[in-house]
Amino acid sequence: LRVTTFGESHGPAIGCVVDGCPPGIALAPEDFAHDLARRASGKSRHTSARHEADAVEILSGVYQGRSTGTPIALLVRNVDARSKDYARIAEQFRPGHADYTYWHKYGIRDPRGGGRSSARETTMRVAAAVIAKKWLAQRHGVRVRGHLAQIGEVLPRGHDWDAVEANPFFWPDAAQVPELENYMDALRKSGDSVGARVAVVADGVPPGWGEPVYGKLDAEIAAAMMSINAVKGVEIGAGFASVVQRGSAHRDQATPEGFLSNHAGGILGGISSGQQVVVSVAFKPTSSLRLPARGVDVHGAAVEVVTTGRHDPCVGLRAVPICEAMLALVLMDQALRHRAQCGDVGAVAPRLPPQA
Ligand code: EPS
Repeated sequence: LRVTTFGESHGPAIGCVVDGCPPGIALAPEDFAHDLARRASGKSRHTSARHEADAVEILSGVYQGRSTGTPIALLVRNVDARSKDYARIAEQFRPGHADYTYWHKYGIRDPRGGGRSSARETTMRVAAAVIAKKWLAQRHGVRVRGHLAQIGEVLPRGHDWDAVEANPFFWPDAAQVPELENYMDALRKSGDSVGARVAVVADGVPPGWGEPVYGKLDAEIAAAMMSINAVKGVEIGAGFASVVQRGSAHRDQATPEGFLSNHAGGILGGISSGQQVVVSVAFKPTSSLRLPARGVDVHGAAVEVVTTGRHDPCVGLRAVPICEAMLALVLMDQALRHRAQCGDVGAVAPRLPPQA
């Protein structure tokens, strides 16, 4: 499976090409609406006020409602791409943004709303992954879902999957939502931003997906997550908590009734174990702030940088569907690779239940 995206935040459209999809997957433009709405801005006062319809047009690869096996091209037109800041941004390097590095790499800037480096691009990852989620569910019974696991210093006190989709924070404890509303309101008023952690899991992944050395499942997941805007860390299973664990505690013991723990996060030796695949992703605080910061311009002169206009005080709030998307895309890719090399070989081996 190969996914590429194109387009800029304030260009006429964004899009993706999903190549290598098996034929016969039922697909209609409406299939994309749910996940794109989950990711979209402007849905609550806690996210960017930009209002995009995010309506998907299927340009190719689908005939009479089914994938044909040829490249699937999806397009989303930008409708609310306006900014008064182009001229100023074109001359400045905004601290924490990719302006400085893009300038040095390409020698040219597209200052229209962050251009290619804008998280607007993640729309198309979510769109592409609608196909992957569907195929994984139908073909393998795999379910990928996520929730917010931390906003700044606030941690969930309880965990209820039903609560996650019922609040604008993808938060797993409904009782904390008023506290988070206040937290985000105060943050927005202060003009500052905060980081977040997203937890994303896949249930039903069979043992055997992933490559032993090149293309380890965990390596592919880490690369996929790190390719999302603003991501600064990825953990699999116990992740960095493994540092202080003893081996006797970390190793996941097994019984005929199933594994007794899942510190490995469902991946052993780069290959899925049949347990839940557990991923945690750290998002940095948004860099676009109306609080003044010290920066330089393209001539090397000191400037005071103030970012006005629309932004997310916590980009992590919108990242759950994006992390789900990247996990689903990696899993579909690995499932197809596994089938290409091994067919159903692994299926004859005894298989432990995921958890005792
Ligand atoms: C973004 C900046 C804002 C966000 C945008 C991501 O856009 P603008 O530059 O138009 O004010 O609204 O997010 C989206 C439009 C989206 O669909 O995710 C950025 O700099 O990354």
